[in-house]
Amino acid sequence: MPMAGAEDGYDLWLRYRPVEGAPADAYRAQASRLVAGDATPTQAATRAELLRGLGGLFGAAPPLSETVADGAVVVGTPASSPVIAGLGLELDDLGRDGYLIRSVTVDGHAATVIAANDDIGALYGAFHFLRLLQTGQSLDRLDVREAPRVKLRVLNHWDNLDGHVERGYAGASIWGWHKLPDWRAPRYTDYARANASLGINGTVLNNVNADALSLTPMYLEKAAALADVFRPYGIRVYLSARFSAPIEIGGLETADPLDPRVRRWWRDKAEEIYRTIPDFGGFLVKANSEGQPGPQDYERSHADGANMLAEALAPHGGTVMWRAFVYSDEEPDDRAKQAYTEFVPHDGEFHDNVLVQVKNGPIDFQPREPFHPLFGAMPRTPLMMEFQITKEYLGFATHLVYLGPLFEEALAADTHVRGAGSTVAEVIDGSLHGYATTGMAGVANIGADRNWSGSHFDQANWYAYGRLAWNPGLDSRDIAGDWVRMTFSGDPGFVAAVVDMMMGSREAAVDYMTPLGLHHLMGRGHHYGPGPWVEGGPRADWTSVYYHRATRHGIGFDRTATGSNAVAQYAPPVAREFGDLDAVPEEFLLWFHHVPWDYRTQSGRPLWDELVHRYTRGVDYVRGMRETWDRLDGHVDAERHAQVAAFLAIQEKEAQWWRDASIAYFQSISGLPLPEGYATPRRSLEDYQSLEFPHAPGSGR
Ligand code: BDP
Repeated sequence: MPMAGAEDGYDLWLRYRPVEGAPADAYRAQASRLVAGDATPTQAATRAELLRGLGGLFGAAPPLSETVADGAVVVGTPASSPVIAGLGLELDDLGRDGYLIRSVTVDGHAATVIAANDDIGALYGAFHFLRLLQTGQSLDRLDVREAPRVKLRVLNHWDNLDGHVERGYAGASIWGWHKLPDWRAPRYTDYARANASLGINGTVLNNVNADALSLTPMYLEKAAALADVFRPYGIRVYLSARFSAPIEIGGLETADPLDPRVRRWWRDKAEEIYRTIPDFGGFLVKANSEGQPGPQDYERSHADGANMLAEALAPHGGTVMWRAFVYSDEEPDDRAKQAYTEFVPHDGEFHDNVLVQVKNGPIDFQPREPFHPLFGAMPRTPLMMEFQITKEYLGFATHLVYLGPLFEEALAADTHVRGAGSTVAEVIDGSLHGYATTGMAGVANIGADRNWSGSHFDQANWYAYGRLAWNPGLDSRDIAGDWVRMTFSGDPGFVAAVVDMMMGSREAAVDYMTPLGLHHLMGRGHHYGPGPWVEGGPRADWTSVYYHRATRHGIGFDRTATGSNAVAQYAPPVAREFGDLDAVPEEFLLWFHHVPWDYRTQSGRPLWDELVHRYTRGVDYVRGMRETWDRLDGHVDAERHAQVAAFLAIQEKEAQWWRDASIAYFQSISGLPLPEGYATPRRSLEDYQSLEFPHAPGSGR
């Protein structure tokens, strides 16, 4: 077994290590020369990536050529490449970002073309072509046609100007604000390459809990330098806008969206931004949520606020992404209902260049949530998806939790708003309601750590997000397969074992953290580790007891008609399913229902026993991942193997901690004995409750 040299993960899935064995010769013959221009920065980036990729995969890059011979790879657009223009390919329906990759004959020579309408499509096609080689696929009779189903494919960085990343577990921010605009770290280019390889075409540089200083001339110049680096890769820069910026940096005494001075201030600000960054993407806004300022401070609506900014950006082609993650300062009867209650009445009021950005579930990026009831409920307002790639609630960077299945589950959920089969993916890609603009956002897990994401396996979550943003219909198992081949090894036995391990990892986290629909039970503030006992403090809906509602008699949040009636926010067939104890999928049981401890679950076990069983099963799964990974020693360079192994050991310890602390706590309430054969918690409940982590990473400030 050949072993690669030491690797630190910096290269991500773009490692381009030499192809081993039989396919190498075939590949070399089928990519023996490269016909690619470099008349524009994007063309130059495309050509450089192909030379780098093929050079790495083959040991030496194929020569550049002006003419086609057998085995030529021709990349470009009808405008940039006479060869492509001469082939008369059907490119019309590919749009700006799409591409085709096809085996063709040019003047009697067998060649491969990567063709698009625009330079950026050709770059995406080049990355796809490289992926075919990296994943060991045949280059015979290629006929690939790809166009993204979603228009805005965006990363949201929750990065503060002082370098702290809110909910970041991969070190400090990668943006070197202090050294910008003069020092453009090479890493920015690698960031752009990695994103372009997935089709990501936008990045919001700063935290949604925004600092108005981001909009001052000094910081705009810094953002402009980043935009310059990203531009050849088709990535636009966006900024989170603080709603009260007109007061904080504009000298006004109000930020009322209907005040003419405020409106003028934003118009002028937009003009200034576009003078500095001509292709600026637009604003992301968190307003009237968790203490952030917003239009409601002036008794105006979310639509009033969003439309004011939309008007300022419209002349320049910019977009407003207005977040629906809101819950009122007064405690609602059920936080899960708040976004729907506040936004649905405004459907149809938002300007054309506004998208409302909705988290996948109604609470907050929990290990499992039902889909957000807003999806399907705003037919006249483009809704974009917000996923969290960084694992705030899923074990930070040390737990191996592949999020592909979580993303896929949310996208595949059936809203039933236009009959069965009206999936969330069809809301997002605009096909269900005919949205003109579409988008998906992922809260980035990227930091200054050498491996970008804090752990090697967390790179897979960035990767899976990007692939699904391009095509929300992809299968998360296929994505994992590609990622494993590109990141570690193409050995079939290795790939099968690692993909299996990844595919079950999210369910395992649900089991050891919050089984059967439990949610929001983590440590207060930092969200590290279990805290099902959390109570008191400023508001009930920031506590755990609010969400699990456990008593001596039973457990769960009644969201049916006898409780908060949150089920009524879903389309009738979904409301019936979730609201009916006999029909609700068991994974959402305690999300929607309060049931007695002896409630009989599908396994036949009483609820209490089933909870204990699932907590235990989660820990067992992690132990199994450790065994699998240890066995795979030799397929992966020692450096990366060792770190993954060490992190899996941390995960097992913490999974055990989650299980034991949760069981100890719920047992103190249920008063029930552990079912036979299940180990008692290792420490006392008081021990678990006494743990404090004042310096856990990523906390909000
Ligand atoms: C929560 C995070 C908090 C974010 C907030 C948001 O704990 O740090 O600011 O979401 O999305 O998940 O605005």
